[in-house]
Amino acid sequence: MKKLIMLICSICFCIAVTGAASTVLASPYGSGFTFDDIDFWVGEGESQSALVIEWEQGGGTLTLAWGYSFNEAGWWTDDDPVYGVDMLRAIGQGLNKNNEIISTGADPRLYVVYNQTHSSLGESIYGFGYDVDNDGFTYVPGEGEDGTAGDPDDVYIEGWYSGYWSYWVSDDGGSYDYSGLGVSSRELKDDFWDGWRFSGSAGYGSGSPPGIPVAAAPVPIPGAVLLFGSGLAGLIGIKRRRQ
Ligand SMILES: [Ca+2]
Ligand SMILES: [Ca+2]
Repeated sequence: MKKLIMLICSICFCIAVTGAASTVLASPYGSGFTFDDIDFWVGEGESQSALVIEWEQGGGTLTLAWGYSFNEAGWWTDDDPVYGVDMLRAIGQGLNKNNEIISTGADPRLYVVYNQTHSSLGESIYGFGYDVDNDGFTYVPGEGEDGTAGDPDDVYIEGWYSGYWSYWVSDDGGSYDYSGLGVSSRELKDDFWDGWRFSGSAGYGSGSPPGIPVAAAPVPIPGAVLLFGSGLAGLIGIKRRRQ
């Protein structure tokens, strides 16, 4: 009997070790970039998914990764299902096409412009922008699909008909597949990867997923901003006293 218990224990141990090892290394990038490499984490919970966005602009490519922790829905919990769009909302600043803020996330550098004319099918993405030099980002809507970043140091790409943001997903840490679901319909589970890359001229369902990312840095609070902020507070204080 003792031997049997030990055998069962050792089998369980092997399964646990194998499971843990594959959790660490499961990535569409192999060991080139895993969850361990992500520095910017948002949310709380036992499950984790990764967000990867790639911008190709001005001859350069910027590919960034963020992490999102959450609890999965299930018969054993009270938690609601969590979708791809919930991860985007938790991380980025949400705008509509009229440049109005509709949601706020943890990373003030990432901007997500939602394509609200397609809301009957759930949310879809019109544009992604990023405050590359961390001195602020503004979205300048265009006439058609030619909105830009107000700061030339930043990146912003938008489109729907003339190229679009294609959604690439990995559910098992293997290579990305083109998502058959929209971002509001894809329910996130542990170890999922959500990748975004602008299609360019590639047609629907083709093109390529984002390449190997770098970790989005945890948001730094520049000393200059802190000084400026306290100086401003001081000035307001002086002005109030004078009044
Ligand atoms: Ca900027
Ligand atoms: Ca700038």
